Amino acid sequence: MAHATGLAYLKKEALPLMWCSGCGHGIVLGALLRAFEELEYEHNKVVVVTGIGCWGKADDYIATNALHTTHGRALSYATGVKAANPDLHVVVLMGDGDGATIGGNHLIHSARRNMDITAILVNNLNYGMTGGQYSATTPANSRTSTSKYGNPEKDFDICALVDAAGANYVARETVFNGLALKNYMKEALSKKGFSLVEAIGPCTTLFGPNNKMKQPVDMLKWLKEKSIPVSKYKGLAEEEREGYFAVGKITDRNVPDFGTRYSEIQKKLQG
Ligand SMILES: Cc1ncc(C[n+]2csc(CCOP(=O)(O)OP(=O)(O)O)c2C)c(N)n1
Repeated sequence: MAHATGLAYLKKEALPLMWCSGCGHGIVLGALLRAFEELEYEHNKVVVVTGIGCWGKADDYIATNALHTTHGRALSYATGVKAANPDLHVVVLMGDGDGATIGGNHLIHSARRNMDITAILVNNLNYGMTGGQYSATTPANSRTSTSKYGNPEKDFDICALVDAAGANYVARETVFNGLALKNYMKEALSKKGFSLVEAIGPCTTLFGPNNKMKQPVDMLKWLKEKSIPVSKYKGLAEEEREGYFAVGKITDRNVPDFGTRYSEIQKKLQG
C-alpha cells in the first residue's frame, strides 16, 4: 500500500496554514489526515468539532464536515452531534487551554460518559492565540506572559485525568514523532467509546522563546529529551518524574460506550 499523504482530506484552497513557522500544529494535522486516509473514512461521515485557539483553527484546512464552536465547549457540541447521528465519526480538536483549562469540566464528564468520540488535544503548554499566558498544563516554574518569574502553579497530567475519569483509550506523543501520533490516532478513532490523544507540541513564538528555546528546533529537541516511554515512567519515583512526559499508550479498555448502554435501556423499555 502506498504511503498515506492525507492530501484528499486537506482543503488546499485554504492554504497557507495560519500557524507560525515551526509550530507543531501542522504535524498533528498531517497525522490526523493520514489517519483518516488509512481508515478510509468517507468525507461526509466525518465531523471535526473545534474550540477556539490556534489549534481550533484546524478545521479551516480539513475537507470534511466541521463545526467551529466556542472556547472550552467543543466537547459539548460534539456530544450533541454524536447523539443526533451516531453513524458519524466525531473528532474534537482542542488546545490545552481550550480542552483542559476552561474546558476541563467537559473533558472529565466526556470521559466519564464514554460516548464514542475522539478528542485530539494539542498541548503546546500555553495559551498560544492570546499571547502565551499559562494554562493548566504549563509546567511548574516555566516562564510565560503571566508568570514572568516562573509559574507558581503545578501542571496537571491530562492523560491521567482522562484515564481516571473512565475513557476507553488514552495515548500521548510529542510532535517529534508524527508517525506514532498517526498510529495512536488510528487506534483512538477505531476504539468504541471516548478516546483521547494528547499531542505535545512546540509554541515556537511564545513558550519556547520565553523559556530559553529561541529556535523551533530547540523546542523539538527539548520535547524529545523530556519524553519517557510509559512503561519506564511507571517505574520512576514521583520526584524523578518531575519535568518529564510519559509517552505511549496509557489506556486501552473496552467498557461499553454510552450508545451501547443507551440502546440496551431502550430495548428493555420496549420489551
Ligand atoms: C469564553 C472565552 N474565554 C476566553 C477566550 C479568549 N481565548 C481565545 S483563544 C484562547 C486560548 C487558546 O489557547 P489553547 O486552547 O491552549 O490553544 P492554542 O491557541 O495554544 O492552540 C483564549 C483564552 C474566548 N475566546 N472565549
